Amino acid sequence: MSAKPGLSEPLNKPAKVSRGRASGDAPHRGPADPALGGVSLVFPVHNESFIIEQTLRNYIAELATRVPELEVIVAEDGSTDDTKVVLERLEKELPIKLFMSDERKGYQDAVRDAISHATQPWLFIVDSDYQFAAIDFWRLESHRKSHDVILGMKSPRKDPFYRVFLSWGYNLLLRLFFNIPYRDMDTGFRLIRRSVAEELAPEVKYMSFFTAEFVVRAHYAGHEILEVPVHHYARKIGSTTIFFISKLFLICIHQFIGIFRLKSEFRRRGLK
Ligand SMILES: Nc1nc2c(ncn2[C@@H]2O[C@H](COP(=O)(O)OP(=O)(O)OP(=O)(O)O)[C@@H](O)[C@H]2O)c(=O)[nH]1
Ligand SMILES: [Mg+2]
Repeated sequence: MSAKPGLSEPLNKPAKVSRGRASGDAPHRGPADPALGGVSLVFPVHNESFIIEQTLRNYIAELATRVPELEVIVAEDGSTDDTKVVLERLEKELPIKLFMSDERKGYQDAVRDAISHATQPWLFIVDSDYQFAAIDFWRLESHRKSHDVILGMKSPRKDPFYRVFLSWGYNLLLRLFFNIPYRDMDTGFRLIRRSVAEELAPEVKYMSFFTAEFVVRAHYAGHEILEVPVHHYARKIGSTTIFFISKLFLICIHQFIGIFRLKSEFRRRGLK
């Protein structure tokens, strides 16, 4: 699956991007092929007391009976609302592995720690605010045989205009700087072979929010990456836990510097 090029070997990988909107047809809902291994479903959670119960119940209802060896990991940290109380109640009823911390680790470290708790060969890492439909797991699942990283591309993205614009610019810069074809590298809906996540997650350090830098590193490591259009919904309950308008300028600067630092690391390593 993952033919690794030598450090200075050029990458001649074909573009693996599906364009267009998520299809209106309901995907075939499993069951997942047991031969491909179980799935650790990972939810990073911070201040989601109003939606986390709905998210967990919906995903578990969709997947528990259709995915053999499903493990659900809830990685909460630093919540200052009632999220911890809600999760402690749900832990008594639902099949979840709950990890909580009083200190806020930040999205990247939360995902990295959650990966270290996972035991199944595939990680399905999903934002916990229910902006993605559980049923769209099946749009990704059918590509497990041939790919290592399967990204749910938000199509169309239902976020405020300024967020869509900034994300478009960010993805464009990544495509230009790293000569890669992907269009939605900061998606919150992705299915990743655990061995690939374990190999590369410790290296992710320059950009925030994990996925974009992870995707660039996975591409250069020669892993098979696919983008699949999925539905995206506006956040209905709660509010952003990251992209406060007051912080957007600093986030953009941080990401921009991150792109330069990653590029210079790749140059040092002889990666073209
Ligand atoms: N564990 C953990 N999870 C976090 C942290 N920050 C954000 N999250 C979670 O990461 C997911 C993505 O955060 P969001 O605020 O929804 O980001 P977004 O979808 O880009 O922004 P919105 O459009 O406002 O929803 C959510 O499920 C959050 O609960 C954190 O510091 N630790
Ligand atoms: Mg969100």
